[in-house]
Amino acid sequence: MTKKIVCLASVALPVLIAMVLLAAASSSVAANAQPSAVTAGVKIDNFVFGPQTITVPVGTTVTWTNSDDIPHTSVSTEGVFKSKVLDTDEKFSYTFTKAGTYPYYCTIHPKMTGKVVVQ
Ligand SMILES: [Cu+2]
Repeated sequence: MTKKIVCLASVALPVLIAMVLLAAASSSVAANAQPSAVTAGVKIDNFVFGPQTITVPVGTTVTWTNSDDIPHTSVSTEGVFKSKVLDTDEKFSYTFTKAGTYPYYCTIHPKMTGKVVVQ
């Protein structure tokens, strides 16, 4: 009787270890297949995009937040992206999938400019 229990345990343990290893391996594969989302933020405040130039890796989602008490937009000079009019505390996000330099401005106040450098 005792022998049988020991025998079961000796089978169950390697199976358990194998399951744990398998779970660890599959979760790391999933992490590789879907790289964790990269995010960056630009804050609009007092008629300024801050930081004015932001440098991010390819695949980054940049979120503009209007922290000003007047509406602003974030519109790509080259037509790559275009926010709606952002009221106070409203946000706009765009994911940059290609390397390059992306100048943008506020269509309501064209002197407000910024740049996203994707590398
Ligand atoms: Cu503006």
